[in-house]
Amino acid sequence: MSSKTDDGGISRRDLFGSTAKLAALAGMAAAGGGIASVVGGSASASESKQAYEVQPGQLDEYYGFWSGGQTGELRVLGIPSMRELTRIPVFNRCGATGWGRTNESLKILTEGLLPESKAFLKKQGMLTFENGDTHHARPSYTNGTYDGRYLYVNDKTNARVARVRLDIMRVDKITQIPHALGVHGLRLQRYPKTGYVFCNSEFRTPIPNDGKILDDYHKYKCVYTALDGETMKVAWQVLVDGNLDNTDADYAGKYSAATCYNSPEGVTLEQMTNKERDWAVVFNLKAIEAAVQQGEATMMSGVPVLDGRKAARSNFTRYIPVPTSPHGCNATPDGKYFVANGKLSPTVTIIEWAKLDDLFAGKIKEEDAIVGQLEVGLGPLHTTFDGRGNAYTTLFLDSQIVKWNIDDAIKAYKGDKTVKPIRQKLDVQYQPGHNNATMAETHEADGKWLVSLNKFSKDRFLNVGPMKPNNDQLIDISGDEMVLVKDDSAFQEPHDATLVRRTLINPIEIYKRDDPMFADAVAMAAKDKVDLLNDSKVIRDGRKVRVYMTSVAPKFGLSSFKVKKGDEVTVVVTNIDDVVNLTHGFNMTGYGLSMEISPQATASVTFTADRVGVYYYYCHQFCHALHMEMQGRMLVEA
Ligand code: RUQ
Ligand code: CUA
Repeated sequence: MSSKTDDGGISRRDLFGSTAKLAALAGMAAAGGGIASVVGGSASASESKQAYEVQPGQLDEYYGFWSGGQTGELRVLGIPSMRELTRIPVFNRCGATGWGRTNESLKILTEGLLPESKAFLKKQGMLTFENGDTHHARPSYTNGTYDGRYLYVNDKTNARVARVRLDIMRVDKITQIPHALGVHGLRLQRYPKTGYVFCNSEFRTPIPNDGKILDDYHKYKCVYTALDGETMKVAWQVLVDGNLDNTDADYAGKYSAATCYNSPEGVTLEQMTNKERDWAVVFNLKAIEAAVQQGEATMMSGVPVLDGRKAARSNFTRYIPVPTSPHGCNATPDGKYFVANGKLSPTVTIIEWAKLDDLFAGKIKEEDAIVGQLEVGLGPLHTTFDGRGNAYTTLFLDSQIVKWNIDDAIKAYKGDKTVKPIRQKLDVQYQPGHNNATMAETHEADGKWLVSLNKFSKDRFLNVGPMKPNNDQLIDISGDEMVLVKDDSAFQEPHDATLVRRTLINPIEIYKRDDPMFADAVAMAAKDKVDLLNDSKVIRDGRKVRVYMTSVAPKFGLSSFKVKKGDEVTVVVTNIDDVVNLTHGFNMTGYGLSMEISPQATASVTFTADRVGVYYYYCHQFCHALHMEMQGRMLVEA
């Protein structure tokens, strides 16, 4: 088969057709693609090379960090069991934890917003944005592998990036990216450490977006952002041509790359796809840093912005042509290549990082950085790796995972007709988006398990009405052939997952009292001369009332407190139990308040007591045989 394919003769319009048409296309490709050594269908789980059942009481080998898509949260799974271990609230409101309502979470959710967003939310009477769309969750790196410090995730809707502290599995910082509408692709600097969080702003926008430019879309701009993962401040932005989609970084700390669609810079579907080629844009991190340091950047919204568009002829970027509308961008774990996934083209394009030295030095042309282009099937979206030289690409339209060999693909591109890079195609159910394999995005890729995150589940589960779950499938990739071993239903829409060896993630069991999460409450108590671990008392400060209480199973430190209608009340609860797992809750009836207080933590919530009468507060976590009795009354006098 020819590896040097373009769009395979399939017109873009066809690819946007109805499902029936797509199915027909899939058949066409299977007949016409001439793909050798294809093993179709899903093998039975009994052929799995490794144990995938995790017996009761046994622990998983890997953590899986799942983005929660439109729910705005993160989910933590155990692999290979696929058991959901916890959820991490991020951009959503969460009743179990109080995220989005407690003072601690609201500070994190609002302090990093842009001034214009803060003003907008205030006018709307909103405490914070009420939704988020998480796509890409990635743990921080040191020297090319995970270091267990942080995890970063994007919010495509409101252009935010959140950082999760992996010691407590809670968000500690959120930054809104300026000059961006919608942050989509997100990946991290791998070497020497994270370092940068690379953020693709997907939608082109007027900069500034102040209403002066509206329909004149040729004046819209798109920025590539490097956020400093330590300070969570924007380090720099580079203007680029086209719409940025996904991004990834090398293993040397020199370059990063992003796939771009919409090189015609249109705003309608026809305009956006009206070209045979888009590009992968590559970023020269050292050149960018030098320019920022030498003050060559324009300061906008307090952020240094450089022009990396084609017309600027800078040394910050190069645009490597790839077939139109590429999607996934994935670096190989050997540190040599990255792959741009064709989406509308049935190909993956392999680009060699080392060639970028010559490219930026002007010694080679853009297309010379391409070392392979393999026809893999219809709708290639994302690729992952097993650390043994093989790549696994999701085929959205074919509903398959295709396994192919990287070296053979490069040989075939050079004209070697003896190699057959495609190793296997495995049906998945159905329409996969991302896939990822264990440790695949580190130099420790171990090729044990792969998850295929399928957008459609159709008939795979009991019918739950028109909106079906996604189907996350576990595949054993430890042998020569992929073996499908498990289906797992997931609420909309995980998008992406990262699988991390369990020894690299080490959360704590009980909070330390000096945890920054509740440092503000501790400081406030110190001012009020309240000892949070021992005192339960009410401090009146004009119309502000601060109610401090301890919680120890099965009792709150106060069985009642009294306030006046209209008082601004802050309830501060400290869980003085220091027993693993012994979390308490605080819910206020009639006031819509709910929060968790983990062992040795303090949590607080502020509200206006404008409903007179008697309101019960109660513990919402079943913490003790007398848990139901763990309650008290708020008396609000007229
Ligand atoms: S990207 S599959 Cu964010 Cu592919 Cu969703
Ligand atoms: Cu504390 Cu239930």
